[in-house]
Amino acid sequence: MAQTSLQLTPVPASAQSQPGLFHFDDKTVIVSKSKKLYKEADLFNDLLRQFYGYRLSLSTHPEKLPAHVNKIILQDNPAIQEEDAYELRVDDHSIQISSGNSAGIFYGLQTLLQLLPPEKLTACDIAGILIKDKPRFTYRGMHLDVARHFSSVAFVKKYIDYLAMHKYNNFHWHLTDDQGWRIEIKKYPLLTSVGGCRAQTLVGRYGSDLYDNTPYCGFYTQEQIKEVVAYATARHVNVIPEIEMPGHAMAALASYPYLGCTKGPYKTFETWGVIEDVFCAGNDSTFQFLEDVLTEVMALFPSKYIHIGGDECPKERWKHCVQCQKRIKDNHLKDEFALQSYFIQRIEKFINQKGRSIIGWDEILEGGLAPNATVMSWRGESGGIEAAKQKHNVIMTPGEWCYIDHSQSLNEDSVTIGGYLPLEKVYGYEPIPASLQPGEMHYILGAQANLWTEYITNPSKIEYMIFPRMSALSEVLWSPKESRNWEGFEERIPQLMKRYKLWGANYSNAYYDLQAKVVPLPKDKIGWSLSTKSKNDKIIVANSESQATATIYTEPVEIKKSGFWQAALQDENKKIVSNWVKQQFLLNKASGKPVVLTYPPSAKYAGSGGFTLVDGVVNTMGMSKSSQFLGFNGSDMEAIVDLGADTDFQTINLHAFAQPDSWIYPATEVIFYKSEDGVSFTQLATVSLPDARRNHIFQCNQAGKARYIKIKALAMKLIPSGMAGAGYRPWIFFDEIEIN
Ligand code: TNX
Repeated sequence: MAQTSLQLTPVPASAQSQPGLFHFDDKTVIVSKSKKLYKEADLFNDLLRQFYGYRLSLSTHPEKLPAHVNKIILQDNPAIQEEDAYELRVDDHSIQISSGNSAGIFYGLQTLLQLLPPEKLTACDIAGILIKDKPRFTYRGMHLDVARHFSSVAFVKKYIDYLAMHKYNNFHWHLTDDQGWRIEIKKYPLLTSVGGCRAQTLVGRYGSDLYDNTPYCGFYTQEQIKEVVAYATARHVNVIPEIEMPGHAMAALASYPYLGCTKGPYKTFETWGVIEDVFCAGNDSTFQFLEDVLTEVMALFPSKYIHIGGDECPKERWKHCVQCQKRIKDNHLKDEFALQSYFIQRIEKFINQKGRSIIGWDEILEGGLAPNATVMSWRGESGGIEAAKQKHNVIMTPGEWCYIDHSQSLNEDSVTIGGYLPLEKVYGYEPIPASLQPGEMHYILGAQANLWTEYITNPSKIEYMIFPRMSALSEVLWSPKESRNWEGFEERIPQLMKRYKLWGANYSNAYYDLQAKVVPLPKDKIGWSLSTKSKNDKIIVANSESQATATIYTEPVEIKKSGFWQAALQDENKKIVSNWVKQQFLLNKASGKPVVLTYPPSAKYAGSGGFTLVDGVVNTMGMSKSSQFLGFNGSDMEAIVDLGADTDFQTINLHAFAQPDSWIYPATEVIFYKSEDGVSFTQLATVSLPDARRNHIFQCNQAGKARYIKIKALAMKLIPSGMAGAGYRPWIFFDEIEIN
């Protein structure tokens, strides 16, 4: 069977058809004169056996092989100098893979593996081709959090295989966090015996306050760590350990309470979020501890980079800690942010002395960047941009494009952390921010997808979250920008999915999902728009609880009154092949009317702008449906609704959401106004709900008549001391304006 179109992911830098057809089967022989390339051939054989059930024999003496034997020739080619670059040529009787470095040969063999069929066949024909390939970025990373939920050594190796097959070269191993310390440290055995366990774990979504009452433990011995590092190194994957500091340290504090400012007692954390107890920056014993830990870590990991975390470190404890305040004074530091910078710089110095470099999350910019640090930009692109402008190396991993713990489907059937990151968005990510000057671009080493595992408890779910999104990102990182195109990638999706099956991997089908969207229609009407990428299925839709009443969907349905709608995909045999997507609408006098927002919402929670506030959808699902909210960070919210004509009203409701642990607070005050002309407004009422949690409503009961309604919601300027996120700007969240 000859492969018709080229089905390689990531797409190579260049590929040209050639005459010839190579017959590949179990008689094919791998030939290499260089012993060192044997290792690469062996790794290829391991995968070949795993997927197709056979290995190829190896020969150092091609001249002794009979002429009719088809060969895969691996050769050193000093002319191909660039790291990871290779050439692959398929002729009638030979496949030649050449490179100046063994990583290049390894990648050539990974490409060859993708030229084989996506089903378990023992033979195939490969059409003649000449591939000249090399990566766009030197840093191509995937992250895995094993602290929130643990992954076995066997699965971590599989994960590394997935990386290598996609030509990723860095595995960021998040080994410590509040919920667990997962790496054996000989000098501090309690880190794993105490910090490696938590008494129980939150059940369901954040804020449920339900726990499973089951201890959860796990850690890697140093022997296992060495085994994983060796496994990865052989596959040209560098392993970057992350030891979190000064925040996300509860598991360490639970093990050794002297490391915290209050001295405890502490326990390994049982739910998620950002915690005020952090490493004490005032005590030298904290630094002694961290240096000891890092010494053992550096002995295990040859990586040039050591990740020291640095993110989400509340400054509350330091503010009230005598030792920390003394440190601030003695070192003439400006404030607690400068103390965080002192902390990171002191650790950096230690790591630099051992010939290594630190990576930190973008919070390490606060209070001044450590001199040689590489910044991992996760809170958007801005940290990366700023670091590059300061001439620091950067790894981009902005949440909006790279957080694959976020949902890839809007009809999510399992609990995720929230957010929405569909495949197309990952594929469209451009790691070099548009605002960088040409001379600054080279500081962007590459990018990385992060997989945080609060809601990911098992390998099958990990695979579901990474596939196909990590395939998409591999192309962003490896392929030339010019040859990247979504339609080309889309054509390869069916075959990619076959390949995941061949690998025995789970994956998400969300690409074919039924997509439902509430959209504005002309004349201030609201519509429900449905679509799917599936070529074979039809969409059916019902305006009732009864699915039997569903009819074929043709165009956005107009929502004329409050009520319940649902839709699903139906195949050629009229069998339902998707979940039912359900939507409740609550229409009122504001629904669909034009809304002007005085301040822009945060780009992360921008919904469909003002329309989101009048789309007839009141979200009761909290952050799992964050696309239905507008979120503002550090600004007030002001919305003006134009009812089109003078309108009587009895009540005005502003539906809002709060979750203080996530720094989302209720507005301190909501002021309601009316106006005839949209220029001069008279106040109707002021409402506040200081202790509101989750979904809550600011209600104005002042009846009246007006064309324009203005609602102004005031946010706290900064989160006050003693509250989660103290010192930072709060979030405020709204989902609907209801005028009755
Ligand atoms: C933020 S990303 C975190 C993690 C969470 C993640 C969930 C980063 C540096 N910190 O601790 O797991 O959000 O998406």
